[in-house]
Amino acid sequence: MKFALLPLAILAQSALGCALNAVAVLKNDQGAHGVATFSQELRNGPTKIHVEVWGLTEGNHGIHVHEYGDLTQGCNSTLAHYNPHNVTHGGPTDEIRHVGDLGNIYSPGPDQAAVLDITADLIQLHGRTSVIGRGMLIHSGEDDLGKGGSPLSSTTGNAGGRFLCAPIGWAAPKTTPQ
Ligand SMILES: [Cu+2]
Ligand SMILES: [Zn+2]
Repeated sequence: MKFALLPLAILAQSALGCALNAVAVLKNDQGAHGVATFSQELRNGPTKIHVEVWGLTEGNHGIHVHEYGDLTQGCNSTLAHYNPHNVTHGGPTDEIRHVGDLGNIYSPGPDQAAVLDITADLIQLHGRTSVIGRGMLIHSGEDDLGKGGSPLSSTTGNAGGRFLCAPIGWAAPKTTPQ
């Protein structure tokens, strides 16, 4: 009995031990700032994302993972939404959507924290489609989730200007949300 349980215990331990963590520290010249943390327990499992941001105007703001963590041209050099499967833009619960589509973050006003907690099943920290090294981005306007009927709806959700961005980097396990 003892011998039969031992491999199970080791398996359970290694499954827990492979949690990966990432973080993006957001900041811009207009004084907006915040942090996005990512934690994924299991390869191919969901990733928990927690975002807290100050300095956003009241209302919804599109939030995405963009292709690159490159800020040489500010948020513009993060290029498009991260879309390794080459599909159209959508909302975070739509079947057809970019990997980077996280929908909107609601801000009660610039002096208050805008908070988003989302469990994203397409966002990976493990493996080939990992978002580590890519760009976290928050827009000036609302993401129409692909349903706005404008030419930009199917690519960007017509979410307006690029307001806040940062590369997503590896984080130590202690920065795991909650
Ligand atoms: Cu975006
Ligand atoms: Zn998108």
